[in-house]
Amino acid sequence: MDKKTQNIASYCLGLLGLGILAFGCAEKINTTLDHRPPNIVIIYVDDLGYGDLGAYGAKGVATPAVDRMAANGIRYTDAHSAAATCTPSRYALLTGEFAFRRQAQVLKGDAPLLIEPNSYTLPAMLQKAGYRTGIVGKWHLGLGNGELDWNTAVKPGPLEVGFDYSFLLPATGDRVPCVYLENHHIVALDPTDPIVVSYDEPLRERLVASENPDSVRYIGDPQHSNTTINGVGRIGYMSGGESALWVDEDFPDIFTQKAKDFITASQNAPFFLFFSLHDIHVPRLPAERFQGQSSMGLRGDAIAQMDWMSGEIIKQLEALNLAQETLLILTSDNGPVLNDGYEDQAVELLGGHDPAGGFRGGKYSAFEAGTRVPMIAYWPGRIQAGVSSALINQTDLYASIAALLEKPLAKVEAIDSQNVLPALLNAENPGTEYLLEESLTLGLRHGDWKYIEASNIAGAWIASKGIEGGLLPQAQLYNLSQDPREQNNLAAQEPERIKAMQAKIDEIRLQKTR
Ligand code: NG6
Ligand code: CA
Repeated sequence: MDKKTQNIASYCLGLLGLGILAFGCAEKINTTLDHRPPNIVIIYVDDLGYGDLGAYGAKGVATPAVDRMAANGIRYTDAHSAAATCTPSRYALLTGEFAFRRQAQVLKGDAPLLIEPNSYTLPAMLQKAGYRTGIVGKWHLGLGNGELDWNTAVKPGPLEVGFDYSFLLPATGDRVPCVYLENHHIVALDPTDPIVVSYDEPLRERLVASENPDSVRYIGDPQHSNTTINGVGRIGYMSGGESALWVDEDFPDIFTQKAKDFITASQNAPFFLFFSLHDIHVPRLPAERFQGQSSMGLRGDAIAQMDWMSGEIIKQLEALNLAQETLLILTSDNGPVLNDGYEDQAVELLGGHDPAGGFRGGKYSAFEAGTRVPMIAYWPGRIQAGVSSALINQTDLYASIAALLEKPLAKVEAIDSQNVLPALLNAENPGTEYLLEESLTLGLRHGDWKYIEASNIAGAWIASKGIEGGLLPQAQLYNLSQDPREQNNLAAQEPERIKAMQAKIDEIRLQKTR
């Protein structure tokens, strides 16, 4: 090649290079300008068991809206709530840190905020990434600093840990205070009728269920027989706040409307909605139009109500043309329970329905049904339909969502959260190698192996609910591929495996948190 030809050749190569560069830039500009980060919606159902949805084999109730999500998204068969009860699960989901590190257990309705204000949280991470963040529904992570006056600004709470908007059921449906909290204030509170909440001293301004059995619609256990509100005994005492009291049957309409309003108001920014349902927790008091929709009485009717609420969120996303811009995850905070304090005939009317979907245990339990819950990821146009057996802990959502946004995490941020984004986007991809199962003790999954630490907790109260707690003074080891119902304890035959799995739990325990 002579010099002139060489020059022409390098000129052409240069042009080609520029072209590639220009094309590359155009591509880059397209992805950043045309595609805003996806909205994230988590529908967090309360106490929904692995077998409680049509898509997971439910018999006594139809769940068409959620089943459609499952049929068009990824349905997970080995996804787990972070713990077998509510407060610890929510703590881990929102912080990416296991709740045992804070010794977090189910909180009273007047407990202080469990998450440190201004610490790393999933909503705060999303807020920093430009998201508008909102929570609608059950909170149960504590409020205030310990000396809470419900009649003034109630804080710190969700707004101090990363949410821009909150509309809350402060603790649980069966705990006082039975009022809505919007941002920092009780909704519709009359200042001349201040609220007082007590979990120690009986307040008798309202009837106390244990002293007035005729004041309740159905019998509660002694813990659920303090203040009678809307014909149901609650845990804890509450006086005042008459104008602010909720009516349980209004929950579906009020919470769904607030969630839809949040989506509408946020449609121009990427948004994160944590839609945290009261259903199907006790007391189960579905709106009249859902009563009788299942063959299982109130518990099944509450599932039908939950299905309607979930479907309304999808409809709203579709109406605003946002379904393809939104990653929606539906899951539950712990496994199923039938009688959780009220005689609402959940046991008697069960029929052939199996809330735990074939697994052993339930809510509170160290056995699989304690944390193995339904989980569906739905993102039309982005996620292909499939069934995934990936091991996923809800604690992993934090790091996975950060990965989706390509946001690196700080060293001390979401320390227990593992990136399972590939498994969220494609049913063929694996999840984690190990998975911690938190209940009153700790368990560990390694593939199909399941180890439960020895525990000296008696757990008789779990048994009183008809649930096997899985707590034994000696170690338990099961091979779920051959023994999904955890019947044959192989601990004695597998000392090396037990040692290795215990060592892994110890390593997780000792992990540096700050
Ligand atoms: C328990 C309650 C139970 C339920 C649970 C919390 C008693 C005897 N039982 O302490 O009814 O409220 O707490 O459920 O009080 S959770 O889903 O929020 O974890
Ligand atoms: Ca729960």
